[in-house]
Amino acid sequence: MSEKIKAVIFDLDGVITDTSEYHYQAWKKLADEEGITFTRDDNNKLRGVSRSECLKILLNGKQVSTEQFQEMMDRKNRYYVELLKQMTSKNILSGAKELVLEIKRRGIKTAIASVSKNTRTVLQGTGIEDLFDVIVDGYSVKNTKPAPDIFLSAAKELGVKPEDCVVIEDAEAGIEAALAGNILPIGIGPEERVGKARFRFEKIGDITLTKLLEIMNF
Ligand code: B16
Ligand code: MG
Repeated sequence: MSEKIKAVIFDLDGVITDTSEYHYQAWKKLADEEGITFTRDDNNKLRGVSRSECLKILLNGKQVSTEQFQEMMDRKNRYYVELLKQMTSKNILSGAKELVLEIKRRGIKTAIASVSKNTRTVLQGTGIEDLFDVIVDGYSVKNTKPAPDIFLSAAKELGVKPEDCVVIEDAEAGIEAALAGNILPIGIGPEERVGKARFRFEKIGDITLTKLLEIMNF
């Protein structure tokens, strides 16, 4: 059967892997060292947002020099990369790999579109680097989410029109990016975070191929 939708573009952090916890721990360590209050709730505001935007949100108006800003970004990334060393296939969110495999068996293309510059490390560490047809990451585009560029770049590399793709995202910025690119977004997470998505699931494991096909042929 020929599907109306030709490709599924997956966000990485919070959709395929549980690495948002490592991002939290790394930002928390930096925040503690700098005497800044930072909670798990605050961490939700950093989902899908580039490293420099994350630091701006964390600093919450606190003035620092350009050098200090760069040093803090580097320090957080060192902490994050250190945490990534313990990664295994157990860091793949339940049901995510099975869903990608089912989609591929159906003849639908797949891509990863993550603003993370550590995308390759995460995919290698979890052993799924070869699972996707296309990988675009924080090095692929200048304008990060909520700009649509990363998803448009994925669609272009897949050779599929944006309107023939769906995006699966856990971040408000990612849902906005998909909408801005005329791509149908499916949200993963609570209503208050991904409520702007056309369809929403609590977790990736709740999406089955049947449900996805219903949405895709909508
Ligand atoms: P890095 P995604 C995003 O990944 C994360 O959700 C976000 O919290 C992080 O700041 C961003 O990557 C940049 O990551 O510091 O590793 O370059 O959700 O787009 O897969
Ligand atoms: Mg994400």
